[in-house]
Amino acid sequence: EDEPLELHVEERKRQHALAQEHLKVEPVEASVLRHVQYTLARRHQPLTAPDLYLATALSVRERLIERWTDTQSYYTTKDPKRVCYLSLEYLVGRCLQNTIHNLGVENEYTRGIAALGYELEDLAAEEHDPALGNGGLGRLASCFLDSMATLNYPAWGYGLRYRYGMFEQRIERGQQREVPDYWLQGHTNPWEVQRLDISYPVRFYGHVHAVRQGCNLRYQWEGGEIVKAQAFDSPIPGYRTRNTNTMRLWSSCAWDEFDLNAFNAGQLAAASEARVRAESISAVLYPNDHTDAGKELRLKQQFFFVSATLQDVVRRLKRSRRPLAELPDKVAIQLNDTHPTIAIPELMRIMLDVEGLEWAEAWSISTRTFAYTNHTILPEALERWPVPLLERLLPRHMQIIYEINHRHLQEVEARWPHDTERLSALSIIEESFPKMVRMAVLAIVGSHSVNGVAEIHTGLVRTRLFPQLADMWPERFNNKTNGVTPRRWLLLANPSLAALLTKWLGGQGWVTDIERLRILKAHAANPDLQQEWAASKRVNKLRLADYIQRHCGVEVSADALFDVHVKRIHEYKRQLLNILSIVHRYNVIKAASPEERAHMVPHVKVFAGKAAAGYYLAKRVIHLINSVAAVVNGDPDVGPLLKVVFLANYNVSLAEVIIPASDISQHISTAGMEASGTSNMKFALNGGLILGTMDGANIEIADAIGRHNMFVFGAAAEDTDGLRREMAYQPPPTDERLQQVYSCIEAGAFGPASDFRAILDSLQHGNDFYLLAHDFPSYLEAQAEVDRVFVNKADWIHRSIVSASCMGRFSSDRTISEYAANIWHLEAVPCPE
Ligand code: B1N
Repeated sequence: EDEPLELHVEERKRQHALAQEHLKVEPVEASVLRHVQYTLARRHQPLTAPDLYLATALSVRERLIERWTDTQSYYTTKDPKRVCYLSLEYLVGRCLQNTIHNLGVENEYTRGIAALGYELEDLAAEEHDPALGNGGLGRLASCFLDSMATLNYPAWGYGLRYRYGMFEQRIERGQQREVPDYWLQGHTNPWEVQRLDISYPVRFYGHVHAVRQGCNLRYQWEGGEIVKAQAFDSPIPGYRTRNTNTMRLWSSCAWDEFDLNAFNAGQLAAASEARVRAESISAVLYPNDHTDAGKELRLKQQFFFVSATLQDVVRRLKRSRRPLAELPDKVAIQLNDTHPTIAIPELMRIMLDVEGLEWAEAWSISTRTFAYTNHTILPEALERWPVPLLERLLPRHMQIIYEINHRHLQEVEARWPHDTERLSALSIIEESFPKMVRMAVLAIVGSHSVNGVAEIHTGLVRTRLFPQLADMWPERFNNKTNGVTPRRWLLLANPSLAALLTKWLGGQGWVTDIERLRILKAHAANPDLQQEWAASKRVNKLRLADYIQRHCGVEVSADALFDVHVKRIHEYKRQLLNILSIVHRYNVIKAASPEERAHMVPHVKVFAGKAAAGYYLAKRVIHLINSVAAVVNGDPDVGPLLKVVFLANYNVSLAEVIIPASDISQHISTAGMEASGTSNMKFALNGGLILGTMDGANIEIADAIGRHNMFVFGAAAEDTDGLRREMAYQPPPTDERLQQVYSCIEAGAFGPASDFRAILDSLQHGNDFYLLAHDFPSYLEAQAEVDRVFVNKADWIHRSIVSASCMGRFSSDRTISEYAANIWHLEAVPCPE
């Protein structure tokens, strides 16, 4: 990237040809063994799987790096507009097979590794799955990077290189235990390059100093402490294109290795304290999905990340000898939720205090550069920072925020004179004690685009969350429905279905254009297709059954209906509703006659998901699921009719095993609360049917595949407020079946009732905020419908084929094309072969 512009084209070509020659003559086995011997310094025999994984990764990496450096110098030469995607989270998943597929070398590597006595798939499983994110938001960021590279967009993903990622979840005595995820331990990470030449100072605390400059006052932020941001780059290869983008993650360390003064004075402890403080910034990912804990270290992480990123962006602009005024023509910055919003005052600070621009020009540049994506309307997730904390940690930024707010409110006052209610609703500062900065309002005021992530969600952002802001700038608000990459979520995760598609669609074109799956819709009743389709699903179910056997010791039949509920554990996602319905099913089985049992559909209920460490109720739900599982699975009376498993440590690689194997997956959030959901898209694309509420992207999926191909139940989003009011006024009687479920738990059927007291209280004495009791009857009805359809195999497979074939809209390629066209105004820059 830092290659001088002048580097001779001929010289580059020569290097390229040399490298090509080198790769051509060296077969995979030789290249892998060379790495075993010379990079890992190991003997050839015996080859262990971990060594061989690393050597294979290093071998693949060589091919990757050439494309990567080529792409970067091509971008430098062309100097196109770029997008910087700023995200505090990435859920990358394993890289080896993804890279091999994107590079189109799977045959070579499969054969080469086989010749060394291993299966590529087994080696791939040696890779630690990097988990630098919580859930959907982080995984979306990684899908986006894949699509941006595949579509040849000049894009950068910026983030933090946490030393500890998302905790590892263990289940002990039915309960979650969190184990630190030290993902970098014990091996080198072949998928990153430490860029020792790229690091920036980041300041915290200190004070603001005003200096008179002519008749103006200029401000200078000084003192405090300086931390170093060190770049680690990972290549992001596009699928079957030369373009290889960069994900740049920042790691924190001390600016001076140690403070010599302190050292000389014998204050070694003080010196190393500063080092520890610096390193702590990028030490851990906050594992709080959807909760804003408001911790100082989290704000430090955000500013650290943003400051390093903006220094990098400005440096690149200057290197291409362009004035800051051209920033919006050269760079689009997308804020992934409010987490990087402090970038807005930081860019203003750079322009005003460092570059000497006037406010009006700086503000215009800034707002034309930034765009903001909202991912939730849950109040507990909306970030607010105390003014006193900001004043202490980032004093100049607090001043700038006040100035932004002052000018913003003047505009409001001019348009709606004397409307104090509107003023306080629109203010960036909340007049509480202490005062708080509303980061979402700052993000909207400081951006030219605000988008939600599904139609219904964008509607709610407009009408419920920020009605006054939408009133003020209706043109700013827009929708970008989420999508998922078909590379990881179909091609890689589901090889049997991928092979079927390639065969039936006459080639691999579908991998970059899943609209092509629509052709299959017309053949959904074709018995040959149906038979192959069912066979593919069966392979995937056997793979999951094997995983369940190995990890839970529970034997499950691939003939049973696999009913999957996997996502972060949260009240609004209603895993509790599911497990209560399972207790009901258990009761029904116990009470049934042998004839009735003979007609029942056997179910395997699969749960997985992490609870935030401090989320008490979510942890009780995990305990309840495991307690019900223990009783049900051990009841000889039930046999194969019902099995319940909780798979520990849900992450990207486990999702890759679970998703292709589902018959049904559940997306049953209380309507209006799940912004989009993205696993719903992955399941449907893999031929799973959806049991869900009319929420998030479920609504658009139902539109695309036909509502009759989905099992829908529950209250509608527009009715939830009214229902809550009604129920508070006159609590309705509890459904008898649900009452019986409560009684079983109360009676200790699944262990001491005291273990589940908090859950029972929330249900029976709460106000049914999540509409669990309200939706219970229609949920059971939808499940009965599922069972009725499942016994008709041809009908079931027909629905499965139609679902998958109509998912064309839900590729992240489509989503990214829309961002590029409507928000970023970005053009593709395909790198020549
Ligand atoms: O973002 C996903 C959506 O598909 C999901 O519906 C949505 O719940 C998820 C604070 C979040 N929203 N907000 C978060 C994550 C971490 C955190 O610290 C909030 N995650 C979502 C992708 O759009």
